[in-house]
Amino acid sequence: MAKASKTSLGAALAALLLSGAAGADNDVVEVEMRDYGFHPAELEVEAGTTVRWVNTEKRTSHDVYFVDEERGSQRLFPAEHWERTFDEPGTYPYRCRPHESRDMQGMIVVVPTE
Ligand SMILES: [Cu+2]
Repeated sequence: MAKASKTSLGAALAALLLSGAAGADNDVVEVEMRDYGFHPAELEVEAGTTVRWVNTEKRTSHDVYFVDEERGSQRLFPAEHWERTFDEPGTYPYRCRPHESRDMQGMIVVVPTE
């Protein structure tokens, strides 16, 4: 009996720890890459948030490139994704290099954590 309740306490603790991990997952925000655009094109997030770009096209590939910083993703094929965590508040404009001529661009605005 005593052993059983100890086990359930352990399970409760494990569940608590897991829910903490799920909370961290909530700090991932998705941007869809489709129709030669980023959706949403402009996104405001709190510092520490991870943004995940997901290519939901059927056959077109895109990338995510921060021109000012000269950094970004590899080319992302359909169903592929790429992530970046933004720790510093600021404005982060980016574009898709293969589709510059189509004005495929976006912006991440990172605000301080409340
Ligand atoms: Cu593109």
